[in-house]
Amino acid sequence: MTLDICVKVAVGAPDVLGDCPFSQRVLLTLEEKKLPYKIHLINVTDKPQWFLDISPEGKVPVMKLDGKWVADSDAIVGILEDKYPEPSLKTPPEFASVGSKIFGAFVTFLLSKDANDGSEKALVNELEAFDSYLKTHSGPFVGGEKPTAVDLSLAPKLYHLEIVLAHYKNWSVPESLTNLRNYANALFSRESFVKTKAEHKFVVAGWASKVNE
Ligand SMILES: N[C@@H](CCC(=O)N[C@@H](CS)C(=O)NCC(=O)O)C(=O)O
Repeated sequence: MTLDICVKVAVGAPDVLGDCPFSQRVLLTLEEKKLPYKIHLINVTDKPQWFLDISPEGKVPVMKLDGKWVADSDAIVGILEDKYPEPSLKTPPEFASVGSKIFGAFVTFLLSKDANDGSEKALVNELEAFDSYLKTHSGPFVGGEKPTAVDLSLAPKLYHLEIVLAHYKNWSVPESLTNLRNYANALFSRESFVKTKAEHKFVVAGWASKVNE
C-alpha cells in the first residue's frame, strides 16, 4: 500500500522537491521504515483549493493515513510509529527534547538585523549544549547506535542552518564543535537523507522571502 504525502515544492521549480524541514522529516521516517509513498508537490505560495480542503491550516506536510488526511509532522510521525513499529524509530523519552531549541535559535539569528542583540550567542549556546550532550553520551546518534525520531527531526534543521547561515550571514558552526559536525555529517550521508533532501539552491531560495522581509 502506497502512502500519499503532500510536501513543499521547490521555489521556482514546479516539479522538484522543496525545502521544508518538516516535510523532509516525514520523508526520512518513511525511508528509514522502508514504506512506499507517493509525493504530491504543493506550491505553498499559491495553494490549490483541493489542498486547502484537506489541510485547513494550509501547511505541509499532510499525509493520508487510514483514509484521513493528517497535518503536522509530530502527529504524522507518531501515527507512523504506531502503525509501522518496525524498525522502531522511538526516541527514549529522556532524550526526546535534546537539541529542540536549536531551530528557533537559528531562525532568530538568521532574521536578526542587529549584530548586538545576543541572537548569535544564543544560537552558539544551543549548539554547544548539543555538542556536549553528544560528547557525553554514546552515539553516534542521540539515542545511541541507531537514528531515532529526534535525529530525523534535527537533521533537516541542521542542514538548513548550515546552508542558510553560510549564504545569508557568511556564518558557520564553530569548528571546535566536532561532535556536532560529525553527527550532522553522519545523518547527511545516510541514503534516506540524500534521497529526500532539497538541493542547496532551493534551500537558499526557500528562505529568501523571510530574510528579505
Ligand atoms: N508544525 C508543522 C509546521 C509545518 C510548516 O510550518 N510547514 C511550512 C513549510 S516548511 C508551511 O506549510 N508553510 C506554508 C504556510 O504556512 O502557509 C509541522 O511540524 O508539520
